[in-house]
Amino acid sequence: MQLKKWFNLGMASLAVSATIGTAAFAQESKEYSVSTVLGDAYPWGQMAEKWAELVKERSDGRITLKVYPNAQLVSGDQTKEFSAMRSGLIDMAVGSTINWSPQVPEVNLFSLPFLMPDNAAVDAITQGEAGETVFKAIEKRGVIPLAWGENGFREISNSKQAISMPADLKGMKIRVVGSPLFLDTFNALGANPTQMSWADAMPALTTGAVDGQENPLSVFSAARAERANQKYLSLWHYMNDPLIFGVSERVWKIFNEEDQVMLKQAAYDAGQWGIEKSRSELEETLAQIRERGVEVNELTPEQHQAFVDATKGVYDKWIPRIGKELVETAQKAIAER
Ligand code: X2X
Repeated sequence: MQLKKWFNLGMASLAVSATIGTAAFAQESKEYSVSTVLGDAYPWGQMAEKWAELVKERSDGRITLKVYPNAQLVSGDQTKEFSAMRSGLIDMAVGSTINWSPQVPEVNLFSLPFLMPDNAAVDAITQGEAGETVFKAIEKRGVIPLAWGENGFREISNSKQAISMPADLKGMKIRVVGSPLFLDTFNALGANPTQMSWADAMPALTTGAVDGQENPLSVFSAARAERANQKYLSLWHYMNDPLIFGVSERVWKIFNEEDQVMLKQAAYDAGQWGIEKSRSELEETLAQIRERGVEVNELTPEQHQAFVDATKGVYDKWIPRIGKELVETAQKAIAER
């Protein structure tokens, strides 16, 4: 009797621990959605895939990140990605500061025209105090930022003529992303900016509904923008578009500390891998674009200054929205880079 009782108890506790084990496993082996705008033909999508690969490997398959490109989880409306992460529609994202800027005013810092002249300037922001402030602002709004990635310096292309002075942009219809700062920049330059999602951009360029667009060289090249009438490409490096690996706060809390550390480290590694890869491929990408018959021009220091002068008003309007202290911290870090 005693023995039987002991045996029953033993079986019961075994059953309980098996249930707990299964529950814990079921919870941790869940699949999580990762939103991106661009797929794996682009460095952006490749960074997200790399993150998924590293997480799978380092969690021994317990944690699966499934990448959904083309902003499909928000029906292509890329500026809704951040809100969708907050509301529970999306678990994670490798997102652009541009697309998150309607919900996080501080990330407009990166869209201030001609703020960052080179890669070292980008790194001075993201790796310093300004970057920390931006991450805190994102976290305050319900998304845990884990690491930086990069979409790259955005260059301008069009179907009409080389752009080397603001006057060359006069009246030109330029597709811009759905972030209000871009309208101000292009209006200040005398252009005629039109906001539309990436999904609509290529068709609009192909039909001639718009004349030009601005995107990093990797995007121009992989999208074969020259087939969409983009015959002129002007390297004005007017802004850099960092990417951020982020997790909805609600989802972040599901993971134990060990997995949180692993997810963050994997995001960092994928981001670094992607940043190095896109920066080192840039020259080759530019050579390919030239080979396809695109006319490429660069700005002289005087021409560059004309663009800087023409867009000063954008700073006056946006510094109070971004935060004076944050902009000054970033400018100081750039000056001391
Ligand atoms: O829409 C764009 O231009 C893109 C793909 O670069 C972004 O999502 C910011």
